[in-house]
Amino acid sequence: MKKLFGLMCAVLLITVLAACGNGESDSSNGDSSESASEGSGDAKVIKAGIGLNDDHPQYKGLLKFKEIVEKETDGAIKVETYHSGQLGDDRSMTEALQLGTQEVTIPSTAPLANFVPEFSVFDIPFLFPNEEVADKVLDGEVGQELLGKLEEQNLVGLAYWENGFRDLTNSERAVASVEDFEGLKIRTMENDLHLDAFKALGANPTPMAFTELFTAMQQGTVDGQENPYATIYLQKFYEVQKHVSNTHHIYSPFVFLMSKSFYDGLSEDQQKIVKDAAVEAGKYERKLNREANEKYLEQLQEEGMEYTEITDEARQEMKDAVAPVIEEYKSKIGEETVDKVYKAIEEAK
Ligand code: TK8
Repeated sequence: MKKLFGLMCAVLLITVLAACGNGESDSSNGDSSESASEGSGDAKVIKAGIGLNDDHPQYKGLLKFKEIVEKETDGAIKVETYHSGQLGDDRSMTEALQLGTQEVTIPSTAPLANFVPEFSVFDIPFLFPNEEVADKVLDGEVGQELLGKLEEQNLVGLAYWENGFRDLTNSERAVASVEDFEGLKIRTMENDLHLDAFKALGANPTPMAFTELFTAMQQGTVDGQENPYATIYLQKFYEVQKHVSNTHHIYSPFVFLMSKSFYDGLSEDQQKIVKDAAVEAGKYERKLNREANEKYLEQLQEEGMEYTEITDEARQEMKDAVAPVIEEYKSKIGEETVDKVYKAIEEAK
């Protein structure tokens, strides 16, 4: 009887110790069964979520941010990374930052314009001639000024990353010029300028969160979408899209956002660390993204997509078709902001 009692106590003790765990938890990708904050003692935890998957340069940039922050703060700040819309879509994750229930997300400027309308300036079709000019303008005075406007929305813009030049895909027909857009049901980001620009091209646009896009294309709810080649390839859009054209109609920046309530709770040193980490990881992400966009058009064709080259004449036709929309949005965005950006572009060339 005594032996049995002793055995039961031993089993009970082992069970209790196992339940307490060793206090360690993998906060690396947020997939840990327990939240890292339980396992990390008094470390501050950044929950960082994006919509793209873990193959995309944006996620590799986020891992670089995590590496720098955890090293530079000696573990005082831990970063949990979530991809593929695990925490929501761009708009809902940005709202979560405003509420303080999430600490980092990295949306495109297009959905961000729903929070600070001036960001639509970067969604003016054919605005940036190339990535180098985009970098100079975004990292320069006017780009940084716009980041400052986020604070009134309880958001802190720490850096610009790169989504890239957007290209059209669809399942219906080859698109070589403006008339080929006629009637195509194109998904756009949730941004009025994008919507009106595609209407001006003759398409039938539908604003939609990125997290719903693949299913919408699979079910034929939309005929097509527009994104950089890296996204088209890495999100496997070639499985549900037949045609791709190098429209290059918009250069889309990402904005590395942090919740202002979280940022304000950091020490000055920690604020500098997260800011510098976002900038450094952004430069790394831009490099990876450009390498990716270079090689993925060829791989899209290897996966069976039919590529159509947009000639200079056809692109000029597209510019002419959207010119009235750009004129209309100058006042909506703010003439001063638009003029500053155009001036900065001329200086950066
Ligand atoms: C991913 C999106 C995506 C964007 C879009 O969350 O919505 O098409 O280009 O990169 O931000």
